[in-house]
Amino acid sequence: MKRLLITGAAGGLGRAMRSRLAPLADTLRLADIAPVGEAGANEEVVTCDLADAAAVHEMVAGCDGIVHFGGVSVERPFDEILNGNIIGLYNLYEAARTHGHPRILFASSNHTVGFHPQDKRLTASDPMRPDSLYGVSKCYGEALASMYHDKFGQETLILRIGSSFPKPANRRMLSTWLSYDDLARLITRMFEVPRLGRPIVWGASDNPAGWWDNGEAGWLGWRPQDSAEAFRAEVEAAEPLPARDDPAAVYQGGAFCVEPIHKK
Ligand code: NAI
Ligand code: 15L
Repeated sequence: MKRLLITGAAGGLGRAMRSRLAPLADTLRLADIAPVGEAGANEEVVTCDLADAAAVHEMVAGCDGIVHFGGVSVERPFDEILNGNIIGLYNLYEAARTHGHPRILFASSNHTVGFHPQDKRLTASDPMRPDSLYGVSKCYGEALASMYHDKFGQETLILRIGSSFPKPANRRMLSTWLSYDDLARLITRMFEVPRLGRPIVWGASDNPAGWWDNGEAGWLGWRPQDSAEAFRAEVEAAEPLPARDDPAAVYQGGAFCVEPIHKK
C-alpha cells in the first residue's frame, strides 16, 4: 500500500502496531484526538476527533487501508461512547465510501458477546449478548460495517478482540489473550488476501483455554502462533482462584457484566 491509516494511534494497540505495521505501506498515517508524538520516517501525524465529519474525511483521503482502533475502549458515559463509537464510526465508513473504499479493520470486542457463559464455545454465528453500553456500541459498529459491505461493497474485517496486551494480566485472559504479534500477523493477512468480504474473526491467540471457534474465517489463513499458556504459572501465582459465582469466572465479558451505567 502507499498509505495506511491507523486511528487511535496514541492508544495501547495503536502504539503496539506502529512499528509492526510499518512494512505494509510506504507511509503510515497516524491519527488520534490525543498526542501521537513526532512523526518518524515514512510517517504522518493527524489530529482528528472522530465525531468531526469534515476532519474524518480529510484524514481518510489518500489512504489505501485503514486500521481503526480509535474510539472509547471501555465502559464510559454514553455521550463519550456516542461521539467516538457511534457518530465516529459512521463518519469513518462514510469517508471510506467517498474515498475509494480502502479496506477497513474494525476493532470490535468480546464485549459484544460478554453475557455468554464461559463454558459456551462460540462461533461467529452465535447471537450477540452485549455486556455494557460499550459492548452495545461495538454491536452497532459490526452492524454498520456489515451494511456498508452488503450495500456498497466495502471490504471490512470485523475483529472481536479478546484482551490484547503485552501479556495476560489475569486468569480470564488465559482464555481471551491476543498477542501483539498475532494481531499484527492478522492485519497483514487481511491486506494480503485477494478478496476480503466482511469476515467476523475472534481476536485471540492460540490459547488452549480459549472460548471461540474461528472455523468460519478459516479461509483467511490466519493461524495465531502465540499462547497464553506460557504465562499460566505466573498468572495463577499472582491471582487467587475467584469464587465460583464471581462474574469474572462466570461470564465471557467478566467484570464488564457488572459495570454500572456511568454518569458524568
Ligand atoms: P485505547 O483506549 O488505548 O486507545 C483508543 C484511542 O482512541 C485513544 O488513543 C483515544 O485517544 C482515541 N480516541 C478516543 N475517542 C476518540 C475520538 N472521539 N476521536 C479520535 N480518537 C479517539 O484502546 P486500545 O486498547 O488501544 O484499543 C483499540 C481499539 O480496539 C478500541 O476500539 C477498543 O475498543 C478495541 N479493543 C481493544 C481491546 C484490547 O484488549 N486492547 C479488546 C477489545 C477491543
Ligand atoms: C475490551 O474491549 C477493552 O477495550 C480492553 O481494554 C479490555 O478490557 C478487553 O476488552 C478485555 O475484555 O479484556
